[in-house]
Amino acid sequence: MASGETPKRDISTLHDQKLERGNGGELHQTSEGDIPILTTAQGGPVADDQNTLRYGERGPSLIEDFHFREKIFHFDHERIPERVVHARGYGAHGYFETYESLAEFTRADLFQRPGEKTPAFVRFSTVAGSKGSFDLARDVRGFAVKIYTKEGNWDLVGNNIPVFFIQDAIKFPDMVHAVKEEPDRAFPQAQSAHDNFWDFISLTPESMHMIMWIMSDRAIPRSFRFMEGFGVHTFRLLDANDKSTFVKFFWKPKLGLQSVVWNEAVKINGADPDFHRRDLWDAIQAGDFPEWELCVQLFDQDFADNYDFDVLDPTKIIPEELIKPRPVGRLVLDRMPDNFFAETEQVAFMTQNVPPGIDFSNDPLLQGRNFSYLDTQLKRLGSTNFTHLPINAPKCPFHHFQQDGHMAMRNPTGRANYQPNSWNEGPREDPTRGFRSYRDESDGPKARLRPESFADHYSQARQFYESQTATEQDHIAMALTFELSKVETLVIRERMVAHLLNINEDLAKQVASKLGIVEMPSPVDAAIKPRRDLPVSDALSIIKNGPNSFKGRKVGVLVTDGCDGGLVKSLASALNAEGAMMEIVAPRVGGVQADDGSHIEGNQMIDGGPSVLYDAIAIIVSAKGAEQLRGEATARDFVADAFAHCKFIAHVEAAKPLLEKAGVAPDKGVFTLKNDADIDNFLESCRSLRHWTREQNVKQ
Ligand code: HDE
Repeated sequence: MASGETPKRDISTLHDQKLERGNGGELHQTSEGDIPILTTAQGGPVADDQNTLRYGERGPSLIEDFHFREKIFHFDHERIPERVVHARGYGAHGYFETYESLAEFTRADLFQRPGEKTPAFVRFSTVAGSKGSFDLARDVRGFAVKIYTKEGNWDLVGNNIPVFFIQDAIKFPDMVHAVKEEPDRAFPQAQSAHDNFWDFISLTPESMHMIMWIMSDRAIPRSFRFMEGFGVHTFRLLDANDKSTFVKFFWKPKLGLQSVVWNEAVKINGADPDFHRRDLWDAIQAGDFPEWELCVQLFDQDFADNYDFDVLDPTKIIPEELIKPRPVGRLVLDRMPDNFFAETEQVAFMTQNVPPGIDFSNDPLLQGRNFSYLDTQLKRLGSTNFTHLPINAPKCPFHHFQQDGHMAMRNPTGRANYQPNSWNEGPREDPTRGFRSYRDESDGPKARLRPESFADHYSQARQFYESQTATEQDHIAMALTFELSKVETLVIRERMVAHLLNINEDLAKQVASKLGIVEMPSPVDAAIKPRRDLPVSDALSIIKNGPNSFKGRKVGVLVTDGCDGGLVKSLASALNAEGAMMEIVAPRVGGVQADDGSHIEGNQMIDGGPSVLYDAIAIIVSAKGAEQLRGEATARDFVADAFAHCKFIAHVEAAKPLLEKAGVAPDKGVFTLKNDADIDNFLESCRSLRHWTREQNVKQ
């Protein structure tokens, strides 16, 4: 190495090198010259990375060992504080593509030119659990999008649910404390099913609409790819003349909506706690890039003044039937981060990141968030220079006079670090192109006020419940029952039933009866009498909006030695044509030998591949194989769970003894496979995703 030249420290190549360790643990290079030398962070070459410096073979270690001290020092500081909420998340890169010019409504640069692509990064998350918690918690999912526009970063920091628990940001710490693990015992982790949460909720009537959503299947999505995203708040679009149009943002998944059932979620958390991250990783690695359409609901002041609810109230929606969301572009995720920590963990989303042409409304939750997100980045990333990290830096040119501070990576040059200056150096404001706020005129007393127009807490909760299919209503009742069954304090359960009475009496009665509440409480005294006349909104149901496609879904195929190899191949090609995936589940690692002598490679061993990991299953076994599997609990569970979770099941005739043993009572969701036509029928049904009519017979 020439003197002064920095030794190569590309960590990725270090992973790949073949290192040989001698008996004594010494490190050798396999070949000379072409492998980079291990160095300290200061660049000094290291001779021995296996033994600390010490006196004598069995003597004390020496503080003088700077390499050891630096290595351990850095390791000790590897963790940064996890996010106080949304700690568990997973991100991907992609782009946003504009469909048409929205110049009529906004001067935001990214909405001007049809077909233009703007780089984006997305982080999905759960809210309550810590970084190492499981993916299928019953929870809201964060859907945070950073779009690196030519006029600065736009962060649309949304959720997969269009409303929120509270109406004012000042309540957020209480709400989050209540849902997180209880502070004396430090459990339960990533679960809302405990006294503190339901205590807070039962004392907070404004949360009732949100409660309907998180008790629905929206809170247990099948995958990030199959969920919607919402900006939640009302924002403003401003055109070139600063004329304002109100806007609500939606992300609509191209593959449609899909959720799992609760019993399945609980089992997935054990079988694969990383179920959602793995799903996104697999899809992107396979080139099956997830996609969402950005849609906007646009409305003016006149609509806002006359609408039944306050558009500044984040516990309310504007039904899609009232204002149809208009597609304005698409988001495609096509690349995983190179390094999880550098990108997904360090990405800093901030609601206050809006480009010129997009502005805030006075939603008190949004206003509070605009303070919180900057503050939290300093805490987590430890320096005001967090925008110097590549994932957070704008991708457009930027110039300002901010300087110094911890870990400053981009340092200004030249004399002028202020303005105005006489040196004719440095950037200047631009009143035409720069960000201008909407000229909102406010007057009124300085006071801690909640508007009267925020007072109706039950009408839209009722509308949500009544817009669901019977299956989905059932799931809401079961979720409420489950959650409240974990609440030990009777009065909290009763208080919740008293709220439910204001939403839907049948729902309240069902939950009360399952909780063993004999004497019904009186309904909570509502600030505003709940309305019963809001029309059903089909857009609120997942099942009513099924994709009628099996694309992007996965079938688990249980095989044994001697199975019909031809049938397995036909199923594989039919699934491939559908854009769906297949995984082979075998009794042992290494796969099986089919009846035609061919080898079928196994993706999972039956113990590691329960049916909860798949959208549908096929059982292609030999008679002997079925006989053996009958005696194995994991194989019986594979079938029984798929049946109980209303999945479509295809099987060969020989599999019948296993199905019987697993308690399957054949119905229209169970198919006997003999030939290609049977495979087609099976796949045709799979497009409706689940055989819900079975649910009444197998009540979870
Ligand atoms: Fe957040 N929220 N939030 N939030 N939020 C954070 O910022 C906060 C709210 C949302 O993947 C924090 O960087 C307040 C609504 C997402 O990195 C913090 C209030 C919605 C993410 C914070 C809310 C969200 C966060 C924690 C009430 C949906 C994850 C770590 C006024 C529209 C972003 C961080 C990511 C993260 C504050 C309410 C979405 C503490 C004060 C409503 C998706 O700043």
